[in-house]
Amino acid sequence: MIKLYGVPLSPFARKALLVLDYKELEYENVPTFPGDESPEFRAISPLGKIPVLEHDGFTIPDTSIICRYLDRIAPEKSIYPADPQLEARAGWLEEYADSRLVETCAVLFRERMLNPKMFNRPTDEAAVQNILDNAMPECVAYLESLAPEAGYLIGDSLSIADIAITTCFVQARYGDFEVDGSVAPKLRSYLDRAFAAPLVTKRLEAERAAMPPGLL
Ligand SMILES: N[C@@H](CCC(=O)N[C@@H](CS)C(=O)NCC(=O)O)C(=O)O
Repeated sequence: MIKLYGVPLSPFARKALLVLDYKELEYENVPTFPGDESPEFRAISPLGKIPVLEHDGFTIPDTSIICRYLDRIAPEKSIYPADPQLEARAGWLEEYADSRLVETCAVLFRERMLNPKMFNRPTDEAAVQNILDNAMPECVAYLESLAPEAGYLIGDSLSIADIAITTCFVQARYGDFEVDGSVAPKLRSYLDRAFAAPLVTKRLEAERAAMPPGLL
C-alpha cells in the first residue's frame, strides 16, 4: 500500500503525485499541510516538510528521493534516462526546478492566490513586481534556451525534468503568470503541450476536486 502525505496544491507533492499517476500506481493521498507539527508527522518528516511517501510501512521524505524510490519499485516507464549524461541533465533540471524555479513561482502563487483567496491577506505587489522584473525573466530565458521544438526536455520520453518543471509552472499559473510566447516561443509551446497532456489535465482535475469550491 502506498500513501503520499501532502496537499496536492504543493508543487513538491504534485511532482510526486504526477510520478505516481504516470506509473499508474495505486495510492492514497493523505491530506497533510506544510509545517504540520503533529508528533506523528514529525516522526516521518524530520524537517516538517511535505510530501512524505509511505510504502508498506516504510517511510521516506523529499520528492527527489521519493521519485527515485518509485522508479526503483516500479521501473516500467522509467522517468530517469538510461544514458548517464542524459540522466545527469534530467537530474540537474529537477534540481533547478526544485530550487530557483519553485522559489520564483511560489512568490506569485503565495501573493496572488494563497494570501488573497485563502488567508484574506493583501497581495504584496512589490514582491510580485520584483519577481516579474527579475527572477522570472531569468528563469524563462534559461528554460527557453533548453526547450525543445517538439517532444520532451531530455531524451525521447517523459522524464523527471518534465515533471519537475511542469509542476512549477502550474504554481505560476495559479499566480496568474503565463510565459509570453513572443518572448519565449519554444518554452511557451512546450508548456502548452505539457498542460494539454492527459497526465497533467487529470492531475489538475483531481487538485480542483480536493480544494474548497471556487478557489481554483
Ligand atoms: N526538498 C523538499 C522540499 C519540500 C518543501 O519545501 N515542501 C514545502 C511545501 S511546498 C513545505 O513542506 N514547507 C514547510 C516548511 O518548510 O516548513 C522536497 O523535494 O520534497
